[in-house]
Amino acid sequence: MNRDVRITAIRITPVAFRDGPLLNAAGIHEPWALRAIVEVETSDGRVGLAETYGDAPMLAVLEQAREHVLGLSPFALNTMEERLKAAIRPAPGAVEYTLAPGSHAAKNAAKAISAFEVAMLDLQGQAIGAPIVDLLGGAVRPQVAYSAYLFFKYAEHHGKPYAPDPWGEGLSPQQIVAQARRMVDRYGFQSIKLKGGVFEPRHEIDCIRALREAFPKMPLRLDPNANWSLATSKRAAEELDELLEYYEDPCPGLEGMGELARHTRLPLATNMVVTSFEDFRRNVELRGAQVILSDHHYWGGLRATQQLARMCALWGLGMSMHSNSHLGISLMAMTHVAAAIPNLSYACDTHYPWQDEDLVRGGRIAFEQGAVRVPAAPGLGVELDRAALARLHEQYLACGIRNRDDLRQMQKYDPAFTGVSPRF
Ligand code: GKR
Ligand code: MG
Repeated sequence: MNRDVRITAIRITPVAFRDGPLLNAAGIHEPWALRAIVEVETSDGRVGLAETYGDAPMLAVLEQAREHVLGLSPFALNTMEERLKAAIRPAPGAVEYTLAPGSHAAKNAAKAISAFEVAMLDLQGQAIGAPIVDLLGGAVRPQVAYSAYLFFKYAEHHGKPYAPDPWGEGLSPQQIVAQARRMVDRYGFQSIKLKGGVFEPRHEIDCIRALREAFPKMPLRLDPNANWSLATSKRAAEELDELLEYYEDPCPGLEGMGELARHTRLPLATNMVVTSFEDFRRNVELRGAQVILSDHHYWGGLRATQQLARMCALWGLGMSMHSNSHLGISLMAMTHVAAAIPNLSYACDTHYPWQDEDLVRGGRIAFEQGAVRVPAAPGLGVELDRAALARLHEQYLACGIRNRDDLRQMQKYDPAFTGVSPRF
């Protein structure tokens, strides 16, 4: 690439895609999930891609970033970062963590940096004919393992007739085992995570027991999204000790996790209490979470995720990856960075099997024995299917959802639901 090449255009397209009635601590998923597709175009006619949150506050942040990225060389990642850190300030009183990270305003700069970094790395890779993983130091594994991510779920969405999804109801231990069986048979996953924090802990532990019986060798995880009190989390740990590979965010707060860590043999994992390097330092002092779940979308990109991985290696912490509802561009970015992290100690989370749509050319990305092969094609290794992008954008315009709101959606089923947490 000629060194005079510059970024000349940025397109941000919000999209909506079908999502299942998946239950969590905050409520239930709406029928449509939102993402934003970022296209960064250069003076030599290349287009770099990224995918990020598509909630209204995130779209505003991406718009705010636009003028600071236009005119840069696609290699000027450090300048892009410095500019966006200076220009994008956390909103006052920003919430540190929500289940809808598009409105995770404390991370606005990091989220924008991440989106533009991925698109610029895609451009760099295309220019030199190398996959992004090579720009990150090269692959230490040829494929990246993901885990089966189970959810309690209703059979259908509330309200006007939405076509029921093929997964059916997932409430009882038998139904959760059937859901796991379907995921494992279809995608070959070799570890299982259950999203908890929905029902009484007794029921969720019974589901984990049923999974243990059905899959005696499979590593299992349970994630109540901080919806269990410290006392409940300690009690549950006595039973879960022998069942889980890690215990993810059972109770709220760094202090809570630090206290819990003194009462269980289980490694505690988190994507809720360690979401910045300040949190990381405090967590090390408190000896709380021993497994950090990274997410390049809010940690500030692929290189920041590598930095986080190095910190985990330095402090002897395990490392894995968190996800939200996403499409194939995000899955590819996750796969490139995960392939470049030597100390990735667990299979990564992905919501991808819950989606049946995508907008990458050639259709949905395949899992082989639960893993995604690291692409060898230049850059991210995926291109946009423009007809699919237009279709998913039309869905965005028509669906009326502009901010993820699992609480409001749950109140359609149960007007008395408060979403107050911890509930158990
Ligand atoms: O999609 O319902 C969901 C998840 O609960 C998501 O919002 C969480 O951010 O997957 C996430 C987690 O591991 O905490
Ligand atoms: Mg989690």
